[in-house]
Formats: sequence, structure tokens, C-alpha cells
Amino acid sequence: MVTAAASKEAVPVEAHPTSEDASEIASNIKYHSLYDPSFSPFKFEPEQAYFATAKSVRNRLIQRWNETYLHFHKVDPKQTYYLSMEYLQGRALTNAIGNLEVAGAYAEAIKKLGHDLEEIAEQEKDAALGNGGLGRLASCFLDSMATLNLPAWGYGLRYRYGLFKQQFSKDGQEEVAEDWLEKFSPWEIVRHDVVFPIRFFGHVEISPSGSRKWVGGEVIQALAYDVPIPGYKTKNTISLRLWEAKAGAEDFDLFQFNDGQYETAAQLHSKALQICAVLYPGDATESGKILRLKQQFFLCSASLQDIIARFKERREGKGPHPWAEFPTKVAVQLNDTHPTLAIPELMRLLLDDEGLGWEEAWDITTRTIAYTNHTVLPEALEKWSQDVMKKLLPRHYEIIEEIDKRFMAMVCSTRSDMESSLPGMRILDSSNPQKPVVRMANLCVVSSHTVNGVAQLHSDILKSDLFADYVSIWPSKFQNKTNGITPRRWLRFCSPELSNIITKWLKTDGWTTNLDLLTGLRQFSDNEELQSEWASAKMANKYRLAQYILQVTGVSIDVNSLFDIQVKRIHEYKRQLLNILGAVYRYKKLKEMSPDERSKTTPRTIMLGGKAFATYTNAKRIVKLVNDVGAVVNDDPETSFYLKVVFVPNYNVSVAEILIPGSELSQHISTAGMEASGTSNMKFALNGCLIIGTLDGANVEIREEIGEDNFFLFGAKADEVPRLRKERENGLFKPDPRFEEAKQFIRSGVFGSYDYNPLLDSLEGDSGYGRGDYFLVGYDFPSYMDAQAKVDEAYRDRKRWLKMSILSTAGSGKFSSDRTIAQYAKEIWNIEECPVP
Ligand code: T68
Repeated sequence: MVTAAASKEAVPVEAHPTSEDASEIASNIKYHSLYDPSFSPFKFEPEQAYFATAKSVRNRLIQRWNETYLHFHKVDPKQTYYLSMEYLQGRALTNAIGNLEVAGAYAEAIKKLGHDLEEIAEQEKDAALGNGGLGRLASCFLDSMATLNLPAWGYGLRYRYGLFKQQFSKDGQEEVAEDWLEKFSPWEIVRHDVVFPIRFFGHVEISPSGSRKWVGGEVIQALAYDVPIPGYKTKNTISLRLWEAKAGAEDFDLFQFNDGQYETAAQLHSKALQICAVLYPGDATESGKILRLKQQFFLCSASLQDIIARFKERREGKGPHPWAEFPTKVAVQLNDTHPTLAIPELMRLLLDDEGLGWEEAWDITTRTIAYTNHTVLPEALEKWSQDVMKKLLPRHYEIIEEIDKRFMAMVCSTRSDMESSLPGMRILDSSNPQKPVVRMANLCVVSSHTVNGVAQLHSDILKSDLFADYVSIWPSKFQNKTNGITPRRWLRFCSPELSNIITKWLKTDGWTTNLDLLTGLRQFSDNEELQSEWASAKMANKYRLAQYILQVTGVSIDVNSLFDIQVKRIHEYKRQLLNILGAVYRYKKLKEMSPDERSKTTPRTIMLGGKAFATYTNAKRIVKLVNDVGAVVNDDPETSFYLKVVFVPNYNVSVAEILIPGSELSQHISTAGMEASGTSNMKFALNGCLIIGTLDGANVEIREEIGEDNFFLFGAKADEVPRLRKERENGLFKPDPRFEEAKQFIRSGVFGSYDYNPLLDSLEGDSGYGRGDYFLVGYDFPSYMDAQAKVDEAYRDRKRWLKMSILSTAGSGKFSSDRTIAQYAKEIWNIEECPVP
């Protein structure tokens, strides 16, 4: 027996892989640091301790993950496969030990080893294989699928570099590659037994019998990496399968290499590296476009080959494959249009490889595939050049042409009244002969059995607007599935203080898997004892947040001020500009007040965070403006007690886990009709944070659930927006003097020498989206400022505010991703739970 020298206690080194005893867990962690070392076995600093702890936890996961796989294999239930180009997993350690209910034992074990769990957990890099809401939704869904014991898998890509790290220079945001795999990820299991060939380019060969085959081109291998996803309070542990691209030894030309032609010798290896190098490579160039389409196809083809292989394997020895059974065993969900190529790829595999006829293959495909739409923004609806598609995927292009042709024939023969709508419904759009395109959303709608939006308002807009023509053909195809978030990561683990209070007052921790139980808090919302406990928990979270802000920005914020937060990707429709203009106006008024008047105002700390896409100029200007305003405001001795403005750098999942529990007000202020759902609004409300917001996305339902008195509403309604835009264009809009004053104050140069005129001009003249202020910042500004005044007033009444805060949490039950996923399972996928005994 070896003893560990660096630890506080003399800890014996033994395996104890599944023990729940802290001493034995400590032995197991030491065991990993000594016998499976990734560093010098004699070092045990926080970083080494993190990796050793992660390996110890991973073994527990692998055991459950194996049992789950074997159980699913034996029962052979219908399974769901969730295809997504993005997953925003964040950190895994705290979540894993939380879900396995061994967090306390691990914390104690780590203490015995001379460390602190929180410090160890902070060593982990976020797995940021996504952009924003859509990617985080996919990760919340996996957590719920596992927790609900559903037979389900996630499929994605193993990007070498995930979402960029946000840094700042004097010019504003800079993007730096985020190397989440710099050392390695202890949470993935490479599967050398799961490899599929993926073809690109080439041509279609027609045999004398008329059958078609895609041949030639370049072939790259897809290699599986499995990330086990543990459910909460269950043995079930499902898989997130991430594909990596690689070339083989046979693709390495030794002759050329020895001839000094090093680059050409390893050409295919370098092409393979490009596929999974980054999430969303720039697509301004033709090669960039081809690379993105390659990524999408790579995910779709590898996943479908894997799904079909599993279907066949489970039928081994049971006679020929009954393909008609396929949709009774397989449900494929497309997370937006990015994995649309799954449709022609499934058709190709069934037609060309399995020899099925068109009708049969089409029936199977359309009964298998379902599509979730996440946006109505026209610029986000994917369109691929027909020429690029033909070149990269010649056989798929033929199949898409055939789907388009048959769809048109169907409409013409059954719905002659719809002929005039046909051009807009077609999959192939050749209306611009210079730039003929494939409309991916149309391909999805035509080929899926179900199409859903992600909040009631969004689903209604899809039906009345974007997909209205299809609704008249297939009225029952369209559904709503309001998004949700996992209450484990977003309350239980990120705010243990508040969680314990909730459990105490509800006399059960059942709310962690049945979030509707939170309504039980309503009866206590006036209770002084609960209010006082609630206030201390929120205060503890505010302290932690204030410390974090000091550490990353150097700005010291007052925990007694109102913590007001807006964090999300920077986009003009999300209107961070409205927030900062409001802050500028507030600052100007504070400057004009006497000290006595000032002392009657509500002190506020406004925090904004989020990443701007590298080529989105106006988004980057907004980030710069927030930073510049902060630099002036925070250093102003007259006002800084009453107002601070902080840009929180590098917003990601683990930063959200600090910000959200410490928040008191959060802003969800998109132009009505433009935010499909939003999910951070749900996280904030769940954590007792009040919302100032428009009637947009899931805000509508949140307000319904928590009560309109507990929601600071403002702004135009979705159905008024088109008229207001028209009026704006026709010069009928009269701006509020406060709005003009705020813009003028920025133009005057108070916040430095950077030229903000182009940004502010977008609120007046031509914004590039059409005539001026497309997002109606000016129209909504006065009602926004009025709502903010109500916030200040409400905050001064501590009892009232605490009551509203408790009621926010109490009304958040609907927004559990467990509810969302249970609805997908029943109403779209038709799958049932399959718990591991
Ligand atoms: C978001 N969409 C919605 N898209 O904006 C948000 N898009 O309202 C919703 O809550 C969330 O999805 C979940 O449903 C996105 O996050 C993207 O990130 C994206 C990426 C590439 C192309 C288009």
C-alpha cells in the first residue's frame, strides 16, 4: 500500500471504485493520480486533483453507462436520437457528483486530500461546443432525457476549438481560440470500434438496371467519442456521441512524403482536421461555405449510419430487416435546420444501400424525422447554394430535387387553390438565376411528421406566418413545445443555499424532479421567516457574484445595490442597446440631481455580458459602448454609489452559474415577435429574480405563470410591430425627448473618442435592415424607462420585493426541461421510459 505524501491526512491508495465513504473516495482519487497519472504522480496541486477526481467520478459513470446500454439493448425499445450541431455542456464535475448524489462525500474526500471541492471544480474548462440558447437547450434536454429514463441519445460534433474566448483590447472585443481539449477531457470515451466512412464530392453512377450509386470523391472517417450523461437520482446514464473526423494510414502517401512533398502526402489528414476544427467557421468565402456544409453532412451521415447499424444489430438472427419497423424503433429530432441533410442521407441509405423503392423509403423517412424551429429571423433561415450542394453531395442533390418535384406534383393534384403559394413553398428556389438555393427549412417541413416551435407565441407565429401555407395542407403537423431548463444545474447545484430553504419549506426535495411542487411556496410568500431566510440566501449569492466581478474586472460593486443583469448573445433584436441607453439616461439624470435628490434614488449595478459574432459589426460596437460607459460611470465619484455599469467578460455556462443565483432583476427585452423563446429568462425566474421584459417568446408564459403583478412589462406587442415599422418608415414616428437626450449624450463624446455615430444612426436612418430602427428601440424607450421607474419603486419596498421574488420561483414549475421532454416523448417521439433495474 502506497500512502500519498502531499495530502493533509495519510490517505491509503486503494481502488474502491464505487464506495460512498469519504475516506475510500479519497483513496480512489489518490489511486487515479498515482496509477493513471496525466502529470507527475508526485504533484497534487488543484489541477492534478481535478483530473484525478474527474477520473474517479468517470469510472462511476462508465459503470452505469454500460448497464444502461445493455439494458436498452435487451429491451430494444423505440429510441430517440437528438441531432444537434451544438451542445453547451459547461462543466461536468459538479453536475455529475450532484446527479449521482455523492457531492457531499466527494467534498469531504477532497478536504482530506488538502483541497476544496469548489476550487477543484473551477479547474475544469467549459465544454462550449455551441453558441447560445439552442446549444444550451440541447444540453438541458440530455439531462432530462437521462433523468426521465428515456431511451435517447445525443449526436454532435467534437469540435477541436469550441466557442471563442472573449478578450478585450482598446478596440473592443477580440476572439481567441478556446482550447477546451488543451490537456484532455476526462469525460469522453474514445470508441475505436465505432467508425464510419463519410464521402464528399464524387459522382453518381447508374447501373444497367437503373440503380444509382454515389462513388469517388474523398472519404473521411468518423470516429465516435462518447460522453456519458448521468440522470438525476437514477442509474440511467445515456450517451452524447460526438464525432471526430480522421484519415487513415492508407491515406498517408509515404512515397510522396519521402520525396519531400510533406503537405501533399498528408492532404486528406489535413482535410479531416478542418472538419472538426471549429464551430461555425467563417462562411464569407466559397471554401468556408463548403466547409460548413461538410460539417453538417458529417454529423448527419455518421449518426444515421450508426442508427441503422444499431437497428440491424438488434435484429440480428431475426430474419431479413423489416424496414417498415424502423420508425417504430427510431425517432430522429433535428435541432433546427443545421442537421437537415439527415433527410436526404436517410433516403440515400435506404434507396441505394438497402435497395428500397422510393415510396417505401419516403414513408420510413417521414415517419422517423421531426424538426424543431428556433427562429423566424429571415437571415437565420438556412439557404444553401444549389451549386455547392451539387458539387459536394451530388446524390443528395438528386434526392432533394425528387422530393421537391413530388411535393409540387402533390400540391398541384390535390390543392389547385394553392398554386400561387407554390413558389414560396418549394424546396428549390431558382427565382434568382444567379443564385439558385436549397431552402433547408422547407425541406424539413415537407419531410418531417412534426414541426414544432419553442414557445407558444413562437409556434403561433410559425403557423400564422412563416409556415402558414403548409398549415393549410398539413394542419396537424404543427405543434408547440415550450422550452425548459434543468432545475438540477440551474437551481439545485448552482444555488445550494436557496435550494435548501425551498426543501425546508416544502418539506421535500421532490421539487428537483417535479418542479410543479414549487407552487407550494406561494402560501408562504408573505411569511416573514421565509422572507428573511430568502433574503440571506440571495445575499450570499450576491456576495459570491460581487467577488467574481471584482476578480475578473477589478470593479468593486455594492451588494446592497439592485443587481440588474442582461446576459445573452449580443444581437440587435435582443436590444442590449436599449439597456445601455437606459443606463446612460439614468447616469445623466443622476449627474443633474442634487446630492439630496440622489440619496433618494435606488442604487443599481447593471451587468451585461455576452459574445458578439466575430463579423457582426454593430454587435461589437454595442459591447464596446457598454465597456466605455462602464469606464466613465464607475469612476465618477458623484454618482458611482448609485450606478455601476459592468461588462462581464467571456460569458459562458459556468459564468452563468455565478451570475444567475446572484441576480435580482434581469432584462429580456427583445423586439416582440423576434425572440423565439429565450431560456435564461426561465433560469432567472427560477432563482427568484424578477423580469423586466416585453411580451416575447417564453416571457409571455412566464408572466402568465408567476402573475402579471410580478413582472415588469413594457413595449410594443408582436402584432403591432409591422404597423409600427411602416409608420417609422413613413416618418410618422415622434421620438421621446428622453431617447433623444440619451443618444445625444453619447454623441457628445462623454464616453470617449470612439465613433458611436454609425451605431446610433442605426436607430435613426438606414440600419441596413431597411429604413431606420428596425428593432424599435426608439418606440419602446419611453415605456421601458417607465417600467424601470416601477422597478426602482418596488425595490425600495423590501417586503414587497421579497414576496415577488418568492412568487417568481414558485411560478417557475412549468419551465423544467423534464416537462418539455416528457411532452416531446409523448406527443412527438412516441417513446416510453426504460429504467435500468
Ligand atoms: C435560440 N436560437 C433562440 N440559435 O434565439 C432562442 N441560429 O430564442 C431560443 O430560446 C433558443 O434558440 C432555444 O430554443 C439560437 O440559439 C443559434 O444559436 C443559431 C446558430 C446558428 C444558426 C442559427
